[in-house]
Amino acid sequence: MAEYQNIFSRVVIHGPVYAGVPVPGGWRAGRGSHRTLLGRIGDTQIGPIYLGLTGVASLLCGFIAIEIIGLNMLASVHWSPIQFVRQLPWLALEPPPPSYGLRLPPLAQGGWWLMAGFFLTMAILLWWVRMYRRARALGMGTHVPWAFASAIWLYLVLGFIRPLLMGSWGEAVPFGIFPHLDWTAAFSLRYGNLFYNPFHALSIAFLYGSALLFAMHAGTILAVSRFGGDREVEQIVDRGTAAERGALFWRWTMGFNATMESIHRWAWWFAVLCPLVGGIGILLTGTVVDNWYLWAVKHGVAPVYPHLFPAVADPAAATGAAP
Ligand code: 07D
Ligand code: 07D
Repeated sequence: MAEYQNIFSRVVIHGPVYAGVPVPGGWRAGRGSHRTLLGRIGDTQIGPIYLGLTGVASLLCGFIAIEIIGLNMLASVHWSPIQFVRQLPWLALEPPPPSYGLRLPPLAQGGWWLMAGFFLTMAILLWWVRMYRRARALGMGTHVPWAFASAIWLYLVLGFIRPLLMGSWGEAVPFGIFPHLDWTAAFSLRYGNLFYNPFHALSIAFLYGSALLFAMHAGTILAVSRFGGDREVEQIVDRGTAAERGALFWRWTMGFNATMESIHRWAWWFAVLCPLVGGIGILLTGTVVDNWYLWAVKHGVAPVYPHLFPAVADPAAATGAAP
């Protein structure tokens, strides 16, 4: 019976905690235990977790980064814990003003931001190494770390590579929940509406495409889980399997179906391409293209606005203004 329970099952099988395959040269924390509630969303077993140099170093760097960000935010509300909690979504740790360029600013003028950014980046990169090494230790491919690398690419473009090319840390994103949204909106406005950036459009297509593929794939597998589709071996040799039904469903409705393998390649590439092309779009902004609307007009994508109002001077082009 237990073999053919699908996700609606209330049966939770309790067995001894499984420690996993032996880890050469590594160590694990905790013994692991079972939690019935976790069985509703996944495996009932929690732990043991792998502890390793890169993972511990990553957590330490992440802790330092969050500490710097949090204490700066707390200082900005005069060390009032109540105001800190009340205003948290609006609080920020801002990068240095543009006048500092790429120089080291005083702590209160973006120095803390630089330091927090350094530790956050270290935390993220070390976590990447941890993922890569765990995948290798299990004899797996490295698809997950490379997908993560794609997100890290966008993160590095936003906060490091583009500011370097623009010659100013002030170009980078502030830490803060709403402040980073303000930055995003201001960035789009400053560079003439990001909607006219074709890489932003591509990134959106892959974002929406990822959600669509995710829904199609998850829906298909859940729909055949009543036939054991989520655990079947017979699909390789048999007809009328859950896998074949899933495939036929799409061939009948759309004329084409992915395979059990290729659907995961579709999903991987859509997800990876979203931040990958996005990063290209951000990297080009301000470095190669200064105004995406004018760029679109030049390439016949956007119409020229009719001249309803007298001409205004572009303040960005004015000389002698304070930075
Ligand atoms: C669901 C996996 C779990 C991850 C979560 C995020 C933190 C930050 C730090 C208070 C899908 C954990 C959050 C650790 C806490 C402090 C200082 C992933 C899931 C739950 N954003 N963004 C959010 C980040 C950028 C934008 C939310 C990070 C760009 C818009 C969260 C980065 C631009 C909106 C968040 C980053 C941009 C958000 C939910 C880094 C353009 C929203 C994220 C490191 C891409 C949404 C209030 C989520 C929101 C939102 C985190 C970068 C735009 C706080 C860590 C600069 C338009 N962003 N973001 O669910 O509700 O992701 O904002 O690059 O509307 Mg953002
Ligand atoms: C941010 C990768 C970095 C994250 C990492 C994770 C931690 C901690 C902790 C779990 C998300 C680090 C993790 C630190 C984890 C715990 C506890 C990935 C990130 C490494 N846009 N827009 C995009 C749309 C507009 C703007 C992409 C839609 C306006 C800017 C996406 C719309 C303006 C940027 C997208 C819309 C504007 C973007 C992000 C609609 C604002 C970017 C893809 C319908 C007024 C970014 C090329 C992504 C980009 C980006 C969607 C509108 C600005 C597809 C749907 C016109 C400045 N926008 N946008 O994967 O790449 O992000 O642009 O209006 O930088 Mg946009």
